[in-house]
Amino acid sequence: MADDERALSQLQSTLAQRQQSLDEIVAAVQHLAIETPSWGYGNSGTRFKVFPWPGAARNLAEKMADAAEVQRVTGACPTLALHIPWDQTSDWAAARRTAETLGIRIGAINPNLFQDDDYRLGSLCHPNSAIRQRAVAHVLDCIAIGRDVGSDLISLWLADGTNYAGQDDLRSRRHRLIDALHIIYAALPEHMQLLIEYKFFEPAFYATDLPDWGTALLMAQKLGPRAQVLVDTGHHAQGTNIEQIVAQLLDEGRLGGFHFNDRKYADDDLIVGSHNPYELFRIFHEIVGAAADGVANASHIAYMIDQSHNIEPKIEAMIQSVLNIQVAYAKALLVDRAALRQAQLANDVLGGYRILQDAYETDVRPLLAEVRRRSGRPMDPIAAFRASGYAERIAHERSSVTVSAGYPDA
Ligand code: PSV
Ligand code: MN
Repeated sequence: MADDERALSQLQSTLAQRQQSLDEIVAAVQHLAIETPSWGYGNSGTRFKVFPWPGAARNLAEKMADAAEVQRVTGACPTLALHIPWDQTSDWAAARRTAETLGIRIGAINPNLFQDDDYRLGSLCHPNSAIRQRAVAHVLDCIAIGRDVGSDLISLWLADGTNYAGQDDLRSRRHRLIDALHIIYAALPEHMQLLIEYKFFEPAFYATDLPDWGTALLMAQKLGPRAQVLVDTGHHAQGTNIEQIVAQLLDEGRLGGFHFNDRKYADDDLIVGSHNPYELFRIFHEIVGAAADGVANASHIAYMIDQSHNIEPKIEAMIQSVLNIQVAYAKALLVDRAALRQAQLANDVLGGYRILQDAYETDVRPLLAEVRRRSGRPMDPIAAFRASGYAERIAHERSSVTVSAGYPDA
C-alpha cells in the first residue's frame, strides 16, 4: 500500500469512530469553488515600482486564458472576477462566449470607483451631486454588464473617505452613501446580489466611509436581503478577530463573500494563507460549524481571491493561494464537532482548543490527493502547471505584440 493510501485509510477509520465520513469531506472539498480576480493576472505592484512579469496578461482575453489554466490544474476555480473599466470591452456577449469556450464563467463584476480624477474627494459620497451621479451611473453600467455576461454579483468597494477632521461632514457623507446605495439596489435584477466591502483605511487616512463590517452590515440591512457584506481578509486593523466577524455575519444571514489574501502588515494582498494559515483555518471553522448547525447562509458564500503580486509569478501565486485555501478548508472539515460541543458544554476550556488543534495539525495532503484523484486533476497542480510549458509560451507570445494591460499601474 502506498504511503498516501495508508494515511487515507487511517484517517478514514479515525473519522468513522467519530461518525464522520471521509467521502463527505472529500466531496465538500471537491465542491469548494474559488473565484480568481482578473487583476491578479496582470502586472501590478506598489507605488514604488511595477516589475513587469514576462507574459503577464495584458487584456481580458489573456486574463481569461490564465484563469482557465488555473481552473485546468486545480478544478476549483470556475469563475473569474472582473474590474470595470480595467476589463472593459465592447462586446460582452463575445467575452462571455470566450470564457465559456475556455471552460470558465465570468463572476463578480467590480465597479471601479477610485481611479478617475473626478473621484479625488470620493465617489458615492462626493460632496458634488454631479460626481455622485456619475459614480452611480458607472455602477448601473456594471449591473448591465453583469446581466450580459450572466453574472449574479456586483462587488462594491469604495475608496471614499477624508484625510482630515473637518474636511467634510461625516454624517452628510453617510447620507449621500445611503441615497446612492438605494438607487443601486433598486436597479439590481432579481437574481443579482450586491456585496458591500469595507476597509478601515487606505487611500483615506482619517475617515473611510465604509470602514468596518458594522457599517457595511447597517447599509446591507437598510437595503434588503440581496445586499450582503464582503469580508476582505486584508482590511482590518492588526489583531482584529476576523472569524468572530464571520460568525456574526453568518448569524445575521449577511455574509455575502470573501476577498481572500494574506498580509503581514496592512493590505499586503499576498498569497492566501501564506502568513497566517491558522487564521484562515479558524475562518473556515466558523463557516463549517455554521453549516453543520443548519445556518443557511453558510452554503451561500462567494469565495474569491483578491491578491495582486509585485515580485511573484502571477499564475503560480494564484494556484498556491487556491491550494492553501483547500488545505485550511479540509482541516476545518476534520474538526470533531460532537466532541467540541461536549467539551464546551463541560466548560472544558482547553478541551475545545485541543480538538481544534488536532484538526489543524492533521496532515491533509493524502486527503487532498484523493480530492484531486476523484476530480481527475493533477496531484501537484503547481508541478503540472510548470510542466505544461504554459508560462514559457505566454512569455514568448505576449512579448511579440504590445497591448494595453488594462491595469492602472502597468
Ligand atoms: C481594495 O483594497 C480592494 O480590496 C478592493 O476589493 C478592490 O476592488 C481591489 O482591492 C482592487 O485591487
Ligand atoms: Mn478586496
